[in-house]
Amino acid sequence: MKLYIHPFSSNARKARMVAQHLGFAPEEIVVALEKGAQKHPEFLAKNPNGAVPVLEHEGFFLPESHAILLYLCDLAGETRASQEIYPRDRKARAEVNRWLFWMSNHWSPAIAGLNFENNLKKLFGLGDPDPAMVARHERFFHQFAAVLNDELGRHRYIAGDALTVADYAIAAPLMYIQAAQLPIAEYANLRAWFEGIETLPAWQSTNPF
Ligand SMILES: N[C@@H](CCC(=O)N[C@@H](CS)C(=O)NCC(=O)O)C(=O)O
Repeated sequence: MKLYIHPFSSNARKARMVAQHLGFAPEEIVVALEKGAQKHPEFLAKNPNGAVPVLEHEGFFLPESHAILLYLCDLAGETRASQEIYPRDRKARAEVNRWLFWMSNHWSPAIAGLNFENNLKKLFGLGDPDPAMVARHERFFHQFAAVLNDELGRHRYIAGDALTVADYAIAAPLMYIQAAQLPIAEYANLRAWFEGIETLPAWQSTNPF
């Protein structure tokens, strides 16, 4: 099994964390995003979107981080670890799926906007943050952080009292809390949950900082 990654990719980090949680040790192949390697025809053949992560398993190439997480859980099949982080019960599983979709549609774009303005622009010499864009993405961030914070007031993890793939997925972009200046101060439940995630072996062993 191979996993095409970049150490600073939060999407790749999700896949790396879940692989590790389930006891897989894929060969990690770093795609040099900073050199544009993701746009080379050889890589585009693996993922036409030109992005990491991509999982390679038995000749099958799978892009999209959440699809990879669920493939790994299916592959781990009957193991306890797999059934815990992706429950079999229909409603419990639907709850995890709900948060994965929420992550893609709401959480990730809100964080990506602030990461671009407050972090990536500086790194890539693209000028100063645009205050109007920062304000716009902060509004989105607050909207969704409040939803997550309320949810985390009801149980220990995002989809209930047990850690699931939704926690790994939603925590991953918080690796940029400082660099992207994510305004999380007022969300006590969110901060407490994230402090717990930061202690997990899978989080710690994939930390590029
Ligand atoms: N929806 C995709 C997004 C993947 C993605 O945007 N990956 C970023 C790194 S976090 C990337 O490879 N960007 C390279 C580029 O856009 O050129 C997923 O969940 O895997």
